[in-house]
Amino acid sequence: MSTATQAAPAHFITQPGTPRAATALLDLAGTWQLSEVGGTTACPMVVPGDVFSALLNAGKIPDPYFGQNEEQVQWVIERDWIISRTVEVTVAVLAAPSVYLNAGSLDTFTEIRINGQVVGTTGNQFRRYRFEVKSLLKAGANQVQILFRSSAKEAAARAAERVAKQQHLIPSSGANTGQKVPHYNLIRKAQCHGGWDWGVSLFVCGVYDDLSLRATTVGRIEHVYTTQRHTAGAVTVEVTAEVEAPAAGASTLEIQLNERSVSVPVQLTKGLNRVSGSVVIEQPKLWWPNGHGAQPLYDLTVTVGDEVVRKRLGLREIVVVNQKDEKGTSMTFQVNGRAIFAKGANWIPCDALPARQTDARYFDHLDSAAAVGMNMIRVWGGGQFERHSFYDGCDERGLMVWHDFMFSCALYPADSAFLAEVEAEVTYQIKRLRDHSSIALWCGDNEVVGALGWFKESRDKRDRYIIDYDRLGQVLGGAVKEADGTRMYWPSSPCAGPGDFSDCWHDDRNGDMHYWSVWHGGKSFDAYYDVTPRFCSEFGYQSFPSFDTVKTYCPEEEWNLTSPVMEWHQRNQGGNARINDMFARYFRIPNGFKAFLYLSQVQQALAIKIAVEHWRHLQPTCMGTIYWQLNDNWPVASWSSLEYSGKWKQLNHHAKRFYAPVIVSAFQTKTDEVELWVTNDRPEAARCTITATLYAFDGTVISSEKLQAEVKPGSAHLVYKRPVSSFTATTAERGQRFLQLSLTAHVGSETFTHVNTHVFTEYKRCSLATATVKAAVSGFTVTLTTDKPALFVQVNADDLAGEFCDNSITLLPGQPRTLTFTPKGTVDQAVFAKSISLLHLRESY
Ligand code: BMA
Repeated sequence: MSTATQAAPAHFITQPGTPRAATALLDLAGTWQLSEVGGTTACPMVVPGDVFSALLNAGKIPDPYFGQNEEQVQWVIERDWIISRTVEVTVAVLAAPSVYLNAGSLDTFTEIRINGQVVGTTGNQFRRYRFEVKSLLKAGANQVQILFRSSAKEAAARAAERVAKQQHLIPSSGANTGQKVPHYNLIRKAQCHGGWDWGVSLFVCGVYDDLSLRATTVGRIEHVYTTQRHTAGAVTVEVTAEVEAPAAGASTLEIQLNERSVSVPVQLTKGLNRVSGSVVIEQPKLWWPNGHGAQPLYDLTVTVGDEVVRKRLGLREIVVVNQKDEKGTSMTFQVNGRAIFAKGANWIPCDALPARQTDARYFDHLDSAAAVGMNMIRVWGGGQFERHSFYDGCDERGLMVWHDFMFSCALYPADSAFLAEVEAEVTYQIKRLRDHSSIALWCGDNEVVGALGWFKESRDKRDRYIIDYDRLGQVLGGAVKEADGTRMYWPSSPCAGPGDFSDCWHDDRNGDMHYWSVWHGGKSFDAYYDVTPRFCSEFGYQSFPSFDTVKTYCPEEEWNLTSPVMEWHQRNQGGNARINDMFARYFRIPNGFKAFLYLSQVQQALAIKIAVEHWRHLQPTCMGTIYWQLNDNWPVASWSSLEYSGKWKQLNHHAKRFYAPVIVSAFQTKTDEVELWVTNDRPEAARCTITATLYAFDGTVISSEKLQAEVKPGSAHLVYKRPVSSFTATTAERGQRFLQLSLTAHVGSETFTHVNTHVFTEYKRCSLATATVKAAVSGFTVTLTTDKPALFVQVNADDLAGEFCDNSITLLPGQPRTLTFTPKGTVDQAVFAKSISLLHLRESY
């Protein structure tokens, strides 16, 4: 066994429970030396990690997230970079028949050398590369070096080559998505690295996953994957191992699944072998999505010769029901035979600096998703296949994963070299990830069908580009069929279904929909009532981050929405103006910078709440809402419900309410009626009591009634439908009253509660009282009281990391609310007490 010369393991190497390991493993994580090719810049770099983070840590570049510094660091992407280190290798390691270099993710165009000799080259961030290196190593110190060529230059060179070869142009999205680096679609690298309509452009490079030297005698395990066969009272787990053997020989495939073990003698031939065995689990404990049951995970250990792979399996069946019906074509995720209403958000890479994409960040964000009742995350196609720990996090929390392949908002080449690259990439990723029980579906891309209509070239010669698109789709669909017979391949998001590439931005009848008519189309919030998506996989509304976050990137003299820095940190053209415009439609204009930020979050929460409550009550016709977007990758104005720091925007607190298992909602129809609905996601009937209290904004109770409802499993129930005039006799009165709803639901042995507030007109027309809201702090709790009804009351622990158990609430006189703060890390109670600030809707103007 050899030892590394520079120890210090990097912080984001994969965690236990992920498929890993060989007997003699020399982890190359640690500190390397970084130097600029043909330049003088040099500094240490932690591997895994990226070049920007190394330069930033060494003080060679300013913080790219602050102010407009992004501009000042663009020179980095034009350069080539080399990282190097020495590695001690022992004679014992060299005695093994095979010693190989394992590179889990290199971004992107690299040349690897050992002792000056070329080991190999790489050209795809999403592929794992393995090179046999025994003949290049010597006992003692060895020099390892990786050259990263500029991806921006490579993309430009590929575009120039197409021109030289008189091939047709492949448009990249550019202005449509805020991309700053052209032709990124010609290379296999996270598409958002070049910037996005929420993203900084850094076009990073580096090492993002395991990098190690491994020695093996019997052979290297290329993949282990399983197939589950569910029968009454048992699950058979079939295990396949792909083993690359340096020579023919006898060996044993050993499978251990919890306490069960099986030993299969195998005869390996030189080259790639597929060996398999199976284990039966009687009385299996099934894995369920969050909110539907537990997530038991079975420990799987697979050994062949001197290599071992460890995983954890959730036993479950996931089927996507995509069936013709009277409305069109359904889109329902069914787990263990139960139709599940999918509640979730879209995931983008959690940091534009890959070195900061730590497991802790993954788990923090996934916790924030699970805590609000989400059961699905969509890994969006402009980002990346994440490390195993991300999917471990989803497995453990019951977050199903809708997994796009990494193509987004652009057109893609279809020449044989590109397609071969894609096939290798996707086949590898499917085999790597398919044992994560959370992954529910493989989807071809994000919005590439739509992109066919975005460019002059593809509008003029649509056939040419559709043929390209179909060729790519054939490769992707074929790879899923070949590498994972257990999951559905969904051609694109949005998509009406296999073979149907109609407009799923406006047509709500089939498959999944991206409904952007409110944000991008500028329609009012009640436009959400006009569509009945079968499954809405994208819809969003922007807001600014909180003042706590704004201060991290914006100097005080720029605390104004139209300042250069605030506009720099807005990547969607016209975004700030749209936020402002919508204020005029729904709210009174806020009275200062902090109030602007606050109100933008109220507005965002309101938009998404309206959409989700409406679409949830349309189940089983609609069976999923995945809003855009869960997280940010730098501090910016965006559609996210979590700020860059992980801090919850008001939307995330509202999500905890609108994604609750049983909810009560009031919808005001265009025919001027109020419909009161209870929606029940649970598989058992809900016995509900609803208290509906009509208040005047001065706090007077006008009337109050108790209503009962029995709501069938997985459905919604109309409690009543009444004319608005039965609540408010005159138009003026609409602005003087609101309806406060409170629900208690008994479902089986569980009890759920939910509260909701309905106003009868736009908030700007409501005569909100000047309420005096007070906060009494004790330990980490804050008790809020008010003399008059106060809406969207937000309590903040200024500049402290942590969350209150509830926020952005309706506070009523005589009904104090005690909110508990859970700090992240160590927070002093006295500091906490001093940090408290409050804002509510009436205070914003
Ligand atoms: C969607 C996404 C992203 C984008 C978002 C907001 O359609 O797929 O490309 O960031 O819209 O514009």
